[in-house]
Amino acid sequence: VLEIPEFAHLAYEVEEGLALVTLKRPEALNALSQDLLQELAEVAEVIAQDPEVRAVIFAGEGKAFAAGADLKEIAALKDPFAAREYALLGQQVFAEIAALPVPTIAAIHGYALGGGLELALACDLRVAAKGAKLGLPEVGLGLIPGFGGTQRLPRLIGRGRALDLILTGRHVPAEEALALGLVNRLGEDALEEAKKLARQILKNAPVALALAKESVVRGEGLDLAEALEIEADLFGYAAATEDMREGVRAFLEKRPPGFRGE
Ligand code: CO8
Repeated sequence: VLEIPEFAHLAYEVEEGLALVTLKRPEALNALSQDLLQELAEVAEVIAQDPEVRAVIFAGEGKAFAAGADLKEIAALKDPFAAREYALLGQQVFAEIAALPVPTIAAIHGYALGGGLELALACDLRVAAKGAKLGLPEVGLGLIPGFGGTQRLPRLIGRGRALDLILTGRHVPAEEALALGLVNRLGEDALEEAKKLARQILKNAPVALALAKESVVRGEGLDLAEALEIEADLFGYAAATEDMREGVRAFLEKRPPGFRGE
């Protein structure tokens, strides 16, 4: 039996294969304290081990998704080495989230700033509520993004557009974030929109979803020829699944497929 720890700063629930992780420090706009980061690492481990989970949504309780690393904790850091440790902790936790085998979606409402946006960048997809604001305001505090923002943002939207956000530190409205490719979809309600997107994804063959994500992730940073070899290998694995047989048979028989994740 999978043991689920007691969480103080987040809530975790799973419904019909869809896991929902809700950040719960609304009094601090879900600022990512070191305790909250530790709990995110624990919940990522639970998700990675739970065969029931087929997709994950990250959301925030209260007025915001997350307004960054915890500035009170940053202010109390004794020296640059402690700051580096804090950055490494966040980077490690977000790497674990990025490496989850199932599709992940950030449901952004209110604010996704600094470390909050970096959490969203560690997810596969981002959905924002109209009116949400996204940004990396660190340089305005004399800091730089430290939970992966200087690396994941340019990979996602390109160097020039990323540097616009990183060097101005401005709050980007959700509509502009959509145009930049920083978010995938807008909705009246971020969580509802994220659930809609998750349901669309979950109609597809589970093993194929994992392999498709793996192919994209592993190909990043490799040269094209090497990356294409990975794609061909993973394509071979997909073609060996029972679900592939079922998917093709269902198409030919003009009926919806019944995938079993095998
Ligand atoms: N950390 C701690 N507390 C926060 C944070 C935060 N990042 N953001 C908001 N809060 C708290 C406020 O202090 C306030 O608490 P209190 O009621 O006790 O005064 C409460 O949340 C509500 O916030 P506001 O009153 O400010 O709410 P507004 O609606 O007026 O403003 C904003 C909302 C615009 C989001 C505003 O709160 C804001 O600008 N917050 C800070 C945003 C920011 O600069 N984020 C970047 C932080 S740095 C970072 O993320 C670096 C990541 C890498 C770190 C590497 C490790 C060292």
